[in-house]
This record gives sequence, structure tokens and C-alpha cells, in this order.
Amino acid sequence: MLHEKYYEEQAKYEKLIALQNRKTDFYNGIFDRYENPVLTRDHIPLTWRYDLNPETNPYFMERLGVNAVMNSGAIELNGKFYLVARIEGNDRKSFFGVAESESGIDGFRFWDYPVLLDDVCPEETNVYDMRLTKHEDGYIYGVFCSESKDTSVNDLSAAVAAAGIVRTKDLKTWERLPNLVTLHSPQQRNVVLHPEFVDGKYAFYTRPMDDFIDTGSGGGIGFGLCEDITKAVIDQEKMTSLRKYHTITEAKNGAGAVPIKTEKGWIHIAHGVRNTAAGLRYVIYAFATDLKDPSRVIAEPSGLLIGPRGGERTGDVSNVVFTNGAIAAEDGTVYIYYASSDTRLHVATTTVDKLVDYVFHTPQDPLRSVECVAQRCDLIRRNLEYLKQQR
Ligand code: M1P
Repeated sequence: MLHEKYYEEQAKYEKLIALQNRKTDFYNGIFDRYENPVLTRDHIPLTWRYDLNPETNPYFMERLGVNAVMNSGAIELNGKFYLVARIEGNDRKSFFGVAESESGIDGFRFWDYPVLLDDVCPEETNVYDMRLTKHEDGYIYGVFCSESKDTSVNDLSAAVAAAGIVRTKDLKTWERLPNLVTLHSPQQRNVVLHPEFVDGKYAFYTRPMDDFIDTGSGGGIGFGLCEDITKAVIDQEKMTSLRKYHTITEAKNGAGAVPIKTEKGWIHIAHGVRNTAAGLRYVIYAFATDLKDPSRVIAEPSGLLIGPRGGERTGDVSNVVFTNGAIAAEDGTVYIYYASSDTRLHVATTTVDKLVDYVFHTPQDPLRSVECVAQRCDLIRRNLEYLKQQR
């Protein structure tokens, strides 16, 4: 017989999954926010956390707790929405689980089992932040961070980040490929596979780093080509979106969702990081690159697209919003999945048309206060004149 607490907890879980999500009254004309996160640790099925047998678990204790559910890759398949979520156990190790929903804004339910990757890297300790690319070669690729201990230095917390690669056709069977090798960058995180061949080659957005935390000499989001994804090696990385002094990307930046193809260019939704007295602050920003040369930035709206608000500001790593998945649905709706403070996952919705308007018509950052005020005064002057005409 099952423990009575099982029924209580299972009822709470089912109530949570059935909770309908509604837009909040937040308004900026660019995107909508929602009342509830789409995934939290409470969305993890009880079977993943408890031993349901009262003989071996008389107190109905969590045996394998989950600390957080956050940064998720996203994909639409046959009209359904799938997230490959980063799930962090109480033991700090992350792994992936597939959650499915009909609406894309609520009702996400994890499949019976998490994703069990092939154990091909004995030194790999942690995996996280998978980007899902529906590639024109017919595969769905997952590119994620593969983290190992740095044994070359005498520092217990020193780590090395690399880009792991898997591919699948159905999100059920995953083939692990060798990690990406970048010949001139010692570490990589936030690597995204471009959905189309470029010059007949696989194209990756990279993030060259000298160190596990600091990007060091890495100037921003990189771009590189490789011939063979089953032995992916990138020689030359050129820069796309650059880090800039006194902007939201000063400390670092990184590619986020797989770029969205539009008539005017590829729209990228990425993250930028700056340092503050309270630590690093992560926000989400957008830019566009050229359709023929997706490494060439052609539009760069000023500042952040999504910043942490209200309860989003607090969590395991506070003052963070981070995205590694968005879905551009056939009807033009764009679902941006973003995690807050490395703790939970939210959705913001917009449309392709709005994103294009935002990216191409938001003024660029003039990079200096005096010019920013002049930019704002110009807007105010035009508005006051327009208001006068309307009277
Ligand atoms: O803790 C915030 C984020 O930190 C990392 O991002 P970056 O590589 O740009 O520093 C990632 O590990 C990410 O998972 C995390 O959300």
C-alpha cells in the first residue's frame, strides 16, 4: 500500500501541472510576461524523488531531491512544445529531462525518465544548458556544456568547460558525438549550432573563454565552421556580437536560443553579463545577423530585452535571467523560455514581426551618457510635437 503522503503530494503535483498560465499586466509592447513559471522543481515527478515503497521508505522521505529546474532548450515537434530542461539535483549535478506541453505556456509534464546520455567522457562531471537545433541535415542536435575538473592546477574548484554534442530524431534516442574542439580557445560554453549549412559546413556560435568563469581575452560571441559534425573541429573563430565597455555585455555575453530566421535577418536572443557590487548581473538581449553571412551583425538594439523583475531577482544565483531556448511557431508566435536566478523557468511570448520591429527599430546604444540623453531628448521632442498636432 502506498503511503498516505503520496496521495497528498501527488494531488499537489497534478494541481500544479493543471494550473493555467495567464499573461500579467506587464506592458512594454515587445513581449508578454506570465503569472507562473512553466517549470520549477515541483514539476519533477514524485517517482524521480521518492522511494514509493513504504517498506524501504517508511517516512515517505525524498531520497533524491531536486534543487532547481532552469535553463532549457526548446523545440516544437508535430504541434507540441518540448523543453529539454536543466535539472539540478540536491547533489549539485545537473542532467536533462524532456517536458512536453500542448500550449507552450503551461501544462509542461516530464516524460517518465530523464535523458541518460552515453557515458563517453570519464572525466565529465556535469552537463547543462542544452540548445536544441532542428538542422537542415534532418537531425535534431543538442549542444550543451560538458564540465570536467581541471586537473592541471592545484585548485579543488577549477573546472574546464567544453561543448558536448548529441543528436536525435525523436528526443528519445540520443547519439553522443565527440565534444567540439576549438583549436584557438581553451574553453567553451554557450555554444549553439546554426540550423543551416553555411558555405556547405556546420556553423557554430561559440564563446571563447580563457578560464571557466572569466572569458578573459574572449571578445564576445564567436562563430566558426566545421566540415564534419561527427568530429567537430573549429579552426578560425570570428567575432559576432561583441562585449562592450559600460554596456550590458561588459563582463561577458553568450549565444542563447537558436537564431530565428526572418525576412530581414537572423534574430538572436542571447545573454549579457555585467559586474556590480552585488555580483554578476545577467540579462537577455537581442541582435540580428545577415541572412547570407550569419556571423555579420546587422542590427543591435540598445540595452536589455528581458531583465530580472520581482521574484525573478532571487534564487540560487540571484539577479540572473538566462535563455537557451525559444520557439518560433508557425502562427508567428515566439515563445522565449528564460530561467530566473538559476532556479526556475519562465516563458515570455511575442511575435516574429514584433521581434523584427524591436531589433531593427530600437536605437543603438550610443555608449556615452551625454549621447544617450540626446537620443532620449530627440524622442521626447518628436513626441511633444506629435502630441501638439493631435490636439
Ligand atoms: O549563473 C548564471 C549562468 O552562468 C553561466 O553563464 P556564463 O557561461 O555566461 O557565465 C552558465 O553556467 C549558466 O548555466 C548560468 O545560468
